[in-house]
Amino acid sequence: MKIKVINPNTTASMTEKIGAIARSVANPETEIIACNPKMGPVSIESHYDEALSMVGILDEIRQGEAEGIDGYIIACFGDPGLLAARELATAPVVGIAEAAMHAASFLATGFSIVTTLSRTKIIARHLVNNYGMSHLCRQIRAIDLPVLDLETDTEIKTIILEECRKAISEDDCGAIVLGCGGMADLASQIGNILNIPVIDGVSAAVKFVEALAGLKLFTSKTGDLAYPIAKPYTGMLSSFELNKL
Ligand code: 2AL
Repeated sequence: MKIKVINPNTTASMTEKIGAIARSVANPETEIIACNPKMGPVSIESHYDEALSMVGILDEIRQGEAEGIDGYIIACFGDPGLLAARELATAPVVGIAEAAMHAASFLATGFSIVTTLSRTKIIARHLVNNYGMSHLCRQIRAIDLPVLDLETDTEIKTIILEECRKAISEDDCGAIVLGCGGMADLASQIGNILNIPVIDGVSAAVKFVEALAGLKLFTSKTGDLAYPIAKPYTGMLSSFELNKL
């Protein structure tokens, strides 16, 4: 089975890290194709970044559908463009935030999220509400460092570990969800130190996509996730017209 893991930002080092973690948890017969869009923000930490990242994500999905991909992962914690991606794809599409929250819900009655910048907490809050996870999400915490610091800051693991310790002592949570694709490599190390489930959405999404595709399940084309209606697209987005795909 081929799973395309889309890092929605254009930072190649983060794409490599996400791909390596995905491969480390995938079944031996699963091929992980890690990619990032050719265009878009180098990191996603605002509504603006999210909105503009979606064009590149959808471009990767439409290419994947032509290439016979069996499932997709949107590897940014805002799950940008998730429903639009599902409209374009027949193969299952899973976002890392929804994957991590659902995994946490199987393991604990309450979880806290530890994310990057404080301003992105509202993005996580919207997702918690949309996914019906409000009763499980005890707290959304931020280390208040930008996403790209995850690539360079040598103290990052210690900083995230400290925030996770605070979550355990102050939030009454039984599990922690790491709120950024760039934290994928830290979950198992932090989980081992704290002896609590610490969930990386990339890893969880790989296992969920393997399960869905393995069950020969596909994205519903009945109702609102049917293929988008073909119509003219103008200007810079004219190549996104569906009859040109
Ligand atoms: C993210 C993420 O997962 N990747 C990215 O560029 N921005 N979201 C976040 N809250 O840090």
